[in-house]
Amino acid sequence: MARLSTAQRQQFDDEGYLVVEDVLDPELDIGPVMAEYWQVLDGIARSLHADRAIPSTYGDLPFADRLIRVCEESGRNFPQHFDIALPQSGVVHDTPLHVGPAVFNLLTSPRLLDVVESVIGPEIYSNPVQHIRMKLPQRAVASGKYNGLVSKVPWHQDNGVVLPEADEASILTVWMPLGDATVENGCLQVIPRSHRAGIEPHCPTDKALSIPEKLLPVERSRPLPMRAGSVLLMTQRTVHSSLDNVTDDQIRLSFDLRYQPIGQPTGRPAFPGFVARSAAHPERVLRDPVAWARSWYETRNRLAEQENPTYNRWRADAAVCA
Ligand SMILES: O=C(O)CCC(=O)C(=O)O
Ligand SMILES: [Fe+2]
Repeated sequence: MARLSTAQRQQFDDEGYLVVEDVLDPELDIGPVMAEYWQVLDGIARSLHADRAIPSTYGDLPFADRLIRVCEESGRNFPQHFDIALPQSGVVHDTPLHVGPAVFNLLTSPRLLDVVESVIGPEIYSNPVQHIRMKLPQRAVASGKYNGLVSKVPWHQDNGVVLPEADEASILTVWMPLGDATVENGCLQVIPRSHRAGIEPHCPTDKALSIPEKLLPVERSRPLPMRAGSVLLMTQRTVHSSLDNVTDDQIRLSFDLRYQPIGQPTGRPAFPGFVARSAAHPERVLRDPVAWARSWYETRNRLAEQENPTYNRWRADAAVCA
C-alpha cells in the first residue's frame, strides 16, 4: 500500500503540503482519462467545424496542439466541456460537463485512496469541489471573462472558496498534473506553513476570489514543478496559487480533487459527493461510474430549475479589499 511514511506525514503537518511522487501510473491511470478527453475535444472540433467557426477539425494533431489550435482559431475556450463538476452559477439543462468512467476510475484509484487514507483515515468521502484545468498558452486564451480553469489562479485557500459550514472540516486537496507541470507551463506554488493561521480574507475580483498580496509573505512562496503521476497534498488552509503558462505550445493539465472524512460538510451542499472508501460500511462505497455520472446529471436538472445557491461569503467592499 502506498502509505505515507512518518516523515512524509510530519512534513505535511508542519508545512501544510506534501508532494508524493509516483502515486499514479501515467499510462495506466492517466492514459484512459486522456482518451476520454480526446473524444470530448473531437466533439468540440467537429461541431465548430460544422458551424464554419474553424477551417479544419485538426484531427491529426496531438491533444495539446489540437486544443490550442481550436481555441485560437475559434477565439473561444471550452473549460466547462471538460470540467468534472458543474459551474457555481448559471447552470442550465444542457450545461456541459464531463463525468466519464475513466475520470471516476481515477477519482477512486486504490493507490490514490491509500495516500488519502494515510492523512484522513479509512472513512473517505469524495468532495464534489473538483476540476480539470487546462491552462493554455496566452495566445489561446479568449479575451473577456477570466476563467481559472484555463489561466493562472491567484492566491487563495480552498477553505475560502466554499461555505463556512466546512470551516472545521478536514478537506484534503489532492492536486495532480496529467502531464509534467513546470515553472514555464504554470505549475502550482504554495506558501509553506501558511495553514497554521486561520482563514485569510478573500476579495472578489475580476480574476476570482483572492487573498490580497499585502497580507501574505509571498517572498516565501515555493513553486512546485511536478512530474505526471505525482500528487500534491494540501490542507484546506494552505495558501496557494498557480503561475502563468508562458510556453507557446504546452497545456498544463491537472486535476484538483478533494477528499474528507465521511459525515463532514462539503462546503457545497448542492453538489453530489460520494463514499469512496469505508472500512466501517464497505456496502456504502460507490463503485458504479454510471451512478456517479447520473448524480451530476440529476443535480444539473435540479439546479437548472432553481436559483443557483452562492458558495462563498466574501464582499468586495470589505475594507481589506480596498
Ligand atoms: O491548478 C491550478 O492552477 C489551481 C488549482 C487550485 O487552486 C487547487 O487545486 O485548489
Ligand atoms: Fe485552490
